[in-house]
Amino acid sequence: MKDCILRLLKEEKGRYVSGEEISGRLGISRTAVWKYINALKEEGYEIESRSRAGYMLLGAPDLLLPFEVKEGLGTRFLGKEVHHFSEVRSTNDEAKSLAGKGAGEGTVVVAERQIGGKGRLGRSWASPAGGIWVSIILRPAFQPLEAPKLTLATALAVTRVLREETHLDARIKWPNDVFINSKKVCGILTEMNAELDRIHYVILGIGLNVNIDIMDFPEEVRGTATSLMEELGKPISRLQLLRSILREEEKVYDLFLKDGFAPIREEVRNLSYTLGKWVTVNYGKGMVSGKALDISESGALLLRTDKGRMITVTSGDVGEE
Ligand code: BT5
Repeated sequence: MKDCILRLLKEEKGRYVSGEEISGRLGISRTAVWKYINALKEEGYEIESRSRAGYMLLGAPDLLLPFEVKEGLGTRFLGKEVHHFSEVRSTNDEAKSLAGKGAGEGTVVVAERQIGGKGRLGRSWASPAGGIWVSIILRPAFQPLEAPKLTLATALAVTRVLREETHLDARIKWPNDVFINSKKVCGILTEMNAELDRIHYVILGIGLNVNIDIMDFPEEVRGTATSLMEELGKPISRLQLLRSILREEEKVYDLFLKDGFAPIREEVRNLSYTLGKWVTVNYGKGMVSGKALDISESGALLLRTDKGRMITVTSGDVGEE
């Protein structure tokens, strides 16, 4: 009902709508209207109330509120359900708990700030206000082995959106980052709950540094991280970006389900930050250096060492030589 009132006030933006009209159009009491208006004000909506004239919407808060995210989203299933938190430990953990309770495919969890944001291998992810910290629940019918490819597909979705909307040279750093000007602007954490041959759910966690001042990052990442605001020299709409990312993620996921990894792999190679560089990879068995030659059909990184040996790396951290 709150969303209905908001929609109505948006439709009539610039004019007062009387409590009577709202109550008549929505079939609720005027006291209920008043209560919902107060709840909207508490969320940060600027609504002027004038006796006899009614209510007028003056402004919306710069928050990723479900109503705003869903408005005009136009996706088939992704983002039909959105959970929003001002502050949370980790959106991935929230998404996991929702998925465990049966939340449907495409459910989205978004937060303004995370106090326990996670990277891979228990590393921490700095998540101050101004970023997009979002997790998506998927329930793909394919084998668990396929899931790492979803990380690259998601990096592709984010990269496409950043290139389109900011015209910055965003590139995919294997296996889970998006880089701009040699710095990390986005990290992806894919978590999964599965049996040997069946996925129960996948959580795709995307952390995108949008309107963040470098000084708001902890000191240890200031030298390697960047944000869109730093690169563009001005802030950019997080809402519009988030909607575009959800749309693009759905497209890439549909493509994956329909045509497999091949078309995604092709585009990931073209937009790769890693390929062609001499890199050092820290992967389970130790360190290995070589030239990054290709991304395989299974999403692994192929390296050629200076002795000409070919190495296939399925996961790890890539550093530049
Ligand atoms: C990642 O891990 O890059 C995955 C990050 C995923 C974050 C999202 S936010 C929404 C969802 N909820 C979560 O709790 N997580 C996901 P990894 O490749 O392990 O990189 C982690 C490393 O990146 C850290 O050790 C730092 O060096 C660096 N780092 C931390 N915060 C950063 C930031 N905001 N921007 C750039 N680099 C950062």
